[in-house]
Amino acid sequence: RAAAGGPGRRLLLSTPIFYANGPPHIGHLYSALLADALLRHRRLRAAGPARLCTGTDEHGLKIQQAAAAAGTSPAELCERVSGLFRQALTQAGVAYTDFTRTSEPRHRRAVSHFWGALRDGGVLYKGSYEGWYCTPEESFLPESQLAEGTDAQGRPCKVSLETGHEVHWTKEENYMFRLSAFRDPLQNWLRDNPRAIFPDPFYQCVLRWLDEDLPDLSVSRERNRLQWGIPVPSDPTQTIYVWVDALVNYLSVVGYPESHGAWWPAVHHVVGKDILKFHALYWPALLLAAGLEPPERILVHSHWTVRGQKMSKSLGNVVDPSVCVGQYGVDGFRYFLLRQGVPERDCDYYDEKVVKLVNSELADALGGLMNRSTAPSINPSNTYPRFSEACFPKVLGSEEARGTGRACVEDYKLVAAVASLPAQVDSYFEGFQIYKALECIAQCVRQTNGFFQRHKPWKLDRRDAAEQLWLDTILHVTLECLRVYGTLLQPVVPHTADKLLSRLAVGPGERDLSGLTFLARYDGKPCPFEGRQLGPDTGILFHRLGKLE
Ligand code: ME8
Repeated sequence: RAAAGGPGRRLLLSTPIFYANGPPHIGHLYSALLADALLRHRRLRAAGPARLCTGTDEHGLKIQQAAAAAGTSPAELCERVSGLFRQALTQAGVAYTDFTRTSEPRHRRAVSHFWGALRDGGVLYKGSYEGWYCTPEESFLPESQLAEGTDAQGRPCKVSLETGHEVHWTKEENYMFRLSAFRDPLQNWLRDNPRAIFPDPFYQCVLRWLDEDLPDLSVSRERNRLQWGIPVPSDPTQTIYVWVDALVNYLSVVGYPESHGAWWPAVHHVVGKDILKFHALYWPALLLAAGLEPPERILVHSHWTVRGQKMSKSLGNVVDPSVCVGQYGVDGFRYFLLRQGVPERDCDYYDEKVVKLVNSELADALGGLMNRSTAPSINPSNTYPRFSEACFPKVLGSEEARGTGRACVEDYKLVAAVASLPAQVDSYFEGFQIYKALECIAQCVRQTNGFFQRHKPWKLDRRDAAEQLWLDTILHVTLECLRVYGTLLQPVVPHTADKLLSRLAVGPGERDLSGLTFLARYDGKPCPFEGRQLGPDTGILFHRLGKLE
């Protein structure tokens, strides 16, 4: 395997596969957008071949019951909902390369094979199992995770402490997986890979789980209770547990059991915090048991609430991503979710917040800067202006120093901030802190607006040679900043970034992060953009969003 982060290294990024029991909401889209932005960022760094896999989780009691309630067959329900997910992802610009449906034959084959590997590894045994089962979570829950609640008719019943869903006492013969035997291997894996689970609070949480009880896991259901699933090979009275089935999608997509070796285990899973246990305990243990390595990284995010409340069908506050994309545009909505979503903690969604953020940062700050610095009144020749070293001489040493030209201390601070921005953004993407990368960019955009405002280039007179040099230098610096922002923003707002870069005449081959330069002339090097004809004026970069009713 090539060294981590080295050139030419392959990487498989994944989103969770979404339950096909209901339509997509913004939480699902958030999972997918995080993975999409990571993929796009990686491609711009030309870091090696990458894939982004997603799909729908179509088996299990939950789907079987949802179909029965909707008066349709599970297959029809899945077909329809899977289509909705594809549509929502495509509409939001999620550039997935693979979409797995767990009902597909290639996936069923991979799951059957995986089961065989577990059986051959001697980690399965048949046992009588009884406990409280929560169908919406598709899990047996221990007493410590239960609370007293009420059912749909208001009668007292036991519910899941975490989700409030009713649980049912269930007793059946199941195949069990010897999870309890994997405490040491899991602890060793985490000790040797302190970056395996990001951000760190989730890593710590998994370590704590490993100090607690680690009971064996029931990995099949009786066929008479669950028909909608993959049968246990050589025991048709049992159906494979939907979580084992679903997790194997990450292998079936890369051709398990024949050709997964080209990708596995260079895998980064993006998951919500509610499914961390499945990905950080069960999945690595199952992989080890089947003779495979655990995934390289698990990137965990928290949840979106809506006006302070949990999103739920019963509250009627589920936010439909296609409505949002219609209202705020693909880029507006992507920007909002990725800029405001903080993986470590839950974030609250409401419409006014989207309008305010997108208007202030995309429309006013970034769009305004582009429009003002490329306006025909200020740049009549529509060319990438020239930089004058006399106006903006290089100063070495402290940021506090000022040159002998017309640039002031604040201007040197701006140049230093933008020069270090690409590396900073890279490291934030690497650390799964996309929101911080966007915060830094927004901060630099504000500084650049300050620079423009401070020097009032519209007041300079082109007929005076000295004034013209300074005017062009101000514009050159501003366009250089904009070019860096446009390049760095591509993974998050691809359309807006394209519009900005096209306006600045940045060609398709000049948009990579690996070759990104900034203000080469300040460093005494040639600037390939200087003097170039700018792209056509295609109007406002990002239209302000209107007031909400
Ligand atoms: O869990 N905010 O599927 P799913 C943010 N099929 N993210 C949220 C969210 C919210 N309010 N609600 C859900 C499943 N999510 C399984 C996965 S993978 C082998 C199987 C996220 O459709 C959730 O955390 O219930 C998860 O990452 C994703 O949406 C899919 O949830």
